[in-house]
Formats: sequence, structure tokens, C-alpha cells
Amino acid sequence: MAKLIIQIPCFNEEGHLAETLASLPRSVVGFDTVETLVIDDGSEDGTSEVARVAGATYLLRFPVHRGLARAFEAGLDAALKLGADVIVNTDADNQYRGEDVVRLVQPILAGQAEMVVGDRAPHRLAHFRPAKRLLQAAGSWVVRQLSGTTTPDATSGFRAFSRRAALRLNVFTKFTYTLETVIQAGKKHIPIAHVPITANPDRRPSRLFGSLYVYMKHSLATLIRIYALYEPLKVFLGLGGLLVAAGGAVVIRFLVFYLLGHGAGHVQSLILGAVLFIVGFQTISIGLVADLIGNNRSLLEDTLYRVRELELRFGDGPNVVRLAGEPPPQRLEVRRGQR
Ligand SMILES: Nc1nc2c(ncn2[C@@H]2O[C@H](COP(=O)(O)OP(=O)(O)O)[C@@H](O)[C@H]2O)c(=O)[nH]1
Ligand SMILES: [Mg+2]
Repeated sequence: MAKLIIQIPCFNEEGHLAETLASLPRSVVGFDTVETLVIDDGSEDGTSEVARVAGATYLLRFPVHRGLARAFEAGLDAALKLGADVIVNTDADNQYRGEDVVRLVQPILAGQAEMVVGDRAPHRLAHFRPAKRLLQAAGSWVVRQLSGTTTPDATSGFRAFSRRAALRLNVFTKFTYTLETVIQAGKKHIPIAHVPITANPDRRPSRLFGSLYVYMKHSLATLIRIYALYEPLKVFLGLGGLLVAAGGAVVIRFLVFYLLGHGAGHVQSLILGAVLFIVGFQTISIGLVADLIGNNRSLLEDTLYRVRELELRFGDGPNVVRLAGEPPPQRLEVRRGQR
């Protein structure tokens, strides 16, 4: 019994959710059941009602707004508890085509990947503003460098995750789960694939990409956080090394003057050099500490993975409302051979 759950994180999407749900496939080759899970992130409009009327299978509703990354994570968790073997994430604004779901899950069904990203070929998307194209290309580039993957469209929200990948991924940043999950997949050696897909023309202006300034600010902050999170040693060692080198150069300059007997007028150099040295060494120590904390995080993530597995076997069912079809089992039967 293979189950596919398509999750749709929504915030105030009453205008387009029905159209999105209608375009999703009712059956997909390789799966016995295809279900939909709408995550309503504390919308102030009729999103939940639309989900009910338009025939979503499950609704997970946050009483307050918590942001896309939290909605995405909660969706994965609920889908796992609902017994999904594969989870597809798509946008509520009908940006992605329901028919592409079949292609998206293909690499997972074929056992070639655990995570698949739908590639919109963003550099060719005419309806993306040039600034958006440029920023997304830059983001994707950084992500490729950091993750060691070849994902061309790292900001695409159209993705498929195997059960195993969904259990292993953790989202730490608030702003973008898209970049972070690709980096994690790379770092955790979760095999990742990408398939070309077609994006529908924009139905409405992007929410995530509101003003260019805000988007850049958030993206930059996120990339710095991601760098510091996943490559602390590289970041801080590099920065500290530069400071120490600069300090060294200044101090050597002082020593040269001093040895030539002109030391008196150059005490400022000595002070500057000492300050650079101190700040540089401190930065390096921060890197070492961050690296140690990172090791701890790996251990915690491994524990979390095992706890999740236990929770799936012995814990309570998901906190979702069933809108259509048979009620889900309160407790899932023990699933073998998943690890
Ligand atoms: N849960 C949640 N979903 C959001 C939020 N902001 C955007 N979304 C959803 O994320 C998806 C993509 O948003 P969109 O504005 O189309 O951004 P785009 O990727 O730049 O087109 C849509 O399904 C939105 O409903 C949010 O704050 N919370
Ligand atoms: Mg959109």
C-alpha cells in the first residue's frame, strides 16, 4: 500500500486554492492512494473553508500565523503520521502544474533519489522580474556550492520527499526552508534529483518576494545564517585568519621601523596590530566553538530522527482534521524495512 500525500502550505489563499486542488491528480502511477493536506497558517480569509469545499483530504490549521517554514515542517510531520510513503509539496497559488506531480515522484519510485526538486529553469521564466531571476540564480548558486549538489532551481517550492528524507530533514531558519533543505540533503548525503517542470503564469504577485529590498535583506540574512550554521569553521576561520594576517602585517611594519631605530612615532601601528590579533583570534575561537556546537547538533538530529521513528510507531496520530474519505487509523501499524 503506497501512499502519496500532496501538501499545500497556505496563507490567505482562498482565491486560488480551489483551482490548485482541482488541478492535482487523483491517482498517480506507483501509488494506491493520493491524498491532499492543506496547511492553513492562521489565514484571516476563508482558506480553510475553501479547502473543505474544494475537496482536500486533510486540513491542518494553525490558530496563529507561524510562517511558511513552520507550515512546511508541520506538514511533513503530519503527512508522515498519516502514513505517507512519498510527500509532495506544492504552492497554493497554482504556480506548479498538477500533472507534473507524476514526473516529480518518478526518481523516488525508481529508487534513484530521496528528494526531488522541480526545476522551472528560472533563468528562462519570462514572467519573473529580472531582479527576481538574478537573486534566485545567485541563491541557487550559493546553495550548490554549499550543498555540493547540482540543483539548478533551489528556490522551487515544488518538491517530492521520500519518507526517509522527510524523517531526516530539519528546518532551522524561519525565512526559507527551500534553500536549507537542499543544503541539508547535500550534507546528509540524501540523494537528490531534479526534473524539469513547467510553471504556470503568475496568478497573483508573489508574497514571499514582495519588495526587492525586503527579499534581499531576508535572503542575505538567511544565507549568512546558513553558512554560519553549516560551515562555521570555514566562515570564522577565514575571517579570523584575515584579521590575524592584517594584524601581523601591521606589527611587522612596526618591528621594521623599530629595528631601524624609528620606533617612537609608530606605537599606533603596534596598538592596531595587537587589536587585530586579538579580534582575529577571538573570531577563530568562535569558529571552533561553533564547530563543536555543530557536532552536537548532528547528534541531536540523529536523536530526533530516532525519536520521530518511535513517535510514528507508538505515538498519537496527527493533529489534522479529515475533510473527506475514510478516517485515518489512530495508530499506524509498525512499518518494517523503512530504515
Ligand atoms: N504557511 C504559509 N504559507 C505561505 C506564507 N507565505 C506564502 N505562503 C505560501 O507559499 C506558497 C508560495 O508563495 P508565493 O507568494 O506564491 O511565493 P513565490 O514562491 O515567490 O511565488 C503559497 O502556497 C503561499 O500560500 C506564509 O507566511 N505561511
Ligand atoms: Mg507563487
